[in-house]
Amino acid sequence: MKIVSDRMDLTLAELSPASLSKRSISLGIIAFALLTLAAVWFVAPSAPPPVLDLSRSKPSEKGLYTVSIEPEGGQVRQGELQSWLVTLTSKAGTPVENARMTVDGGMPEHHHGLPTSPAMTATLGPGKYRVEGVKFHMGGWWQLRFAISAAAGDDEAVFNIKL
Ligand SMILES: [Cu+2]
Repeated sequence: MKIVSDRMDLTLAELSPASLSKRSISLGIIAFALLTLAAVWFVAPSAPPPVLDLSRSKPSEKGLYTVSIEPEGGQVRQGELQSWLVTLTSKAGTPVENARMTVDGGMPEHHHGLPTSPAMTATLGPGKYRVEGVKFHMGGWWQLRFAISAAAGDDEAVFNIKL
């Protein structure tokens, strides 16, 4: 008799409103998880690579130059207008003179560019140039792209900067 009674309790408990609402919550969690996965899937193409190359010196895309950059003040500061120094050397390691360059960039994850229009303003030599007007107005992953034009040809280099 007691066993039957226990079974009745169990059955009633399974059908109780509390149990049903738990099931709805579970379904809600599953739906939320699926939506989150879908969101991650759509955002994924602009997500940063797992390991960002944060080097400040690298060969240009076509390998014509070695490009090295550094903030002129020695430190990158968020929200401040800063000058950057760009040093160009040839494949053989000699300074590249009489180069011209344009600079752009932005935040790949946010699909926006730079808040300013940096420009090369001085040739400091040997192979060293000043770019003024760089500003990172928010924290996160930024890219700076230098399009270089010199005797060896046109080439470019993209740098990752994390703030
Ligand atoms: Cu941003």
